[in-house]
Amino acid sequence: MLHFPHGSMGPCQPCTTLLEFLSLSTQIAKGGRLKLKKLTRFFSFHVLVLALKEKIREVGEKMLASNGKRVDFASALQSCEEAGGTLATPTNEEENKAILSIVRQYNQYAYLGIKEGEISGQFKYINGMPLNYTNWHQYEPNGKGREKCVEMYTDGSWNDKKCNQYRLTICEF
Ligand SMILES: [Ca+2]
Repeated sequence: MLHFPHGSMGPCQPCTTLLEFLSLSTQIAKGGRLKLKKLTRFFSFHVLVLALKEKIREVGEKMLASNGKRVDFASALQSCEEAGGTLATPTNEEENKAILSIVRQYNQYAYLGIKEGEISGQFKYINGMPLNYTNWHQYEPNGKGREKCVEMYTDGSWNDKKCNQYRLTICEF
């Protein structure tokens, strides 16, 4: 979870990393000469929320965001972790719909935080826990151990896919 400062003026390290992830720092800085660290120190909580509002979706306890970039699975996961989150992982229909809305916004398939385990056809969350919700496309997963990552199609259904494809990065926080 992100933690914004309760006061309006405090330094906000998680905000900084998220702003950098979203490439918002340069957009905000365009209006002035202040560097990002100064901006996050002096910008009010409300200004940050306004800047992030169109880039972030809330679903339950989670916040979802994309940087709009298409990279392989390992790079997508790394950029989410560097921003203080992990890859978006739908654990119920509501979360799946929220992730789908970002997939549709960018019109790009996205990697999910799900990988195939040692046993072929057995997919798990990237923290190793078994899946408690799935939304496989018809006849998927069909990789038989050769497609260890999972992508979301633009209809919200899932496909097992090789991990070296370039897919949209969507993170959860
Ligand atoms: Ca497949």
